[in-house]
Amino acid sequence: MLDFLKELPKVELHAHLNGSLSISTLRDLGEKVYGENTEEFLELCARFIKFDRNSKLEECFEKFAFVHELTSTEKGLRYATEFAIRDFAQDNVQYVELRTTPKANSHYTRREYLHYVVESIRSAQTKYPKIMVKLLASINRAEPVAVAEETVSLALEFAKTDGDIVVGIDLSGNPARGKFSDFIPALRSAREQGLKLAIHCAEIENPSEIKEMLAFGMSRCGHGTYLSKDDLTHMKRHNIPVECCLTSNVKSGTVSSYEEHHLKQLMEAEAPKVLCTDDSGVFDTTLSMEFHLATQTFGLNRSQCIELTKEAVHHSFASSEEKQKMLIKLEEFLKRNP
Ligand code: 6MZ
Repeated sequence: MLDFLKELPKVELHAHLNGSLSISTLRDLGEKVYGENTEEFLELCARFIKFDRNSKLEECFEKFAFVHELTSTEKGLRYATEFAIRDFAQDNVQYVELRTTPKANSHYTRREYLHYVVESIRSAQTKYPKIMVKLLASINRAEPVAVAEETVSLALEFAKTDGDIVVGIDLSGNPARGKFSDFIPALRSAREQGLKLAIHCAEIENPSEIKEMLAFGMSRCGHGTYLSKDDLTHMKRHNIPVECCLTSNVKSGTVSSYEEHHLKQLMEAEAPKVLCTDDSGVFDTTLSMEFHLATQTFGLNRSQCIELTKEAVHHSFASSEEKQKMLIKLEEFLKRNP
């Protein structure tokens, strides 16, 4: 089964760029940024050992700060983007929607951040032509609303010149921080001007916020762990898929075990869903492994895995032509693996 899943031309819809760098990729990156055997590189290697993986959601956000150090220069960011795409391509992901929070520091502005990522996606596309890549600009809810407004206006600007890559906005960040309603005007303006919205919703228990988010609406829902039965009915009625990230949810402690994962309720309710990695680097997983976990835990068979992939094609922010291409790849795979 794992071989079949590794070969399957998969579709990844929820992948944070800086969370998608595995330990070995971070080493590759460290080497590029600091050079091999430099003091900085050796110090970095020593810190990797302390980079323990099984912690709670709050602690995950501290780990991102560690990765962010490595991507805080133009060179680091460009390589990180390329390596993340390389790693998804190696797992036979045929389409990935990366999402990342434009950042500003002494090396780049938020506009430059997006520019480097987009350029790096373009060059990675020539190096790894089998994978199609799109980008969502993330709003970090822990940051001020003014930053969210800037992110939306930059995403709109890039959508004009690089609309084949920049397709939407993601709302993410520590769900215990920030107030959703503060971000509504920026999100509404993005939607009204044609950007798709993927929103981290119900990652933690917060019934009033979940209500606000569902009333506002979204194209896709990140995590959806604490959605009630009625909420699931709503998702089904409005055809909003839940981006299920099994390993992320269990390792960060928002779901108590794989068996308890809400993928089960979503399948029983025949509600829309997609399987995703979230942060394949931080949680040490791949999309093939996420599918494998679903087959092991919930007894999904091969054709259910194909159906889930088709569902992901359908809910992707790709054009109809691009979706058609993905389905053809799936058909070809099925002919080779009847
Ligand atoms: C909410 C998350 C997340 O943007 O620097 N991020 N936000 N819930 C999660 N579940 C574990 N995983 C990642 O990628 C890292 C950033 O993505 C968001 C956080 O804001 C994190 O800092 P970028 O590429």
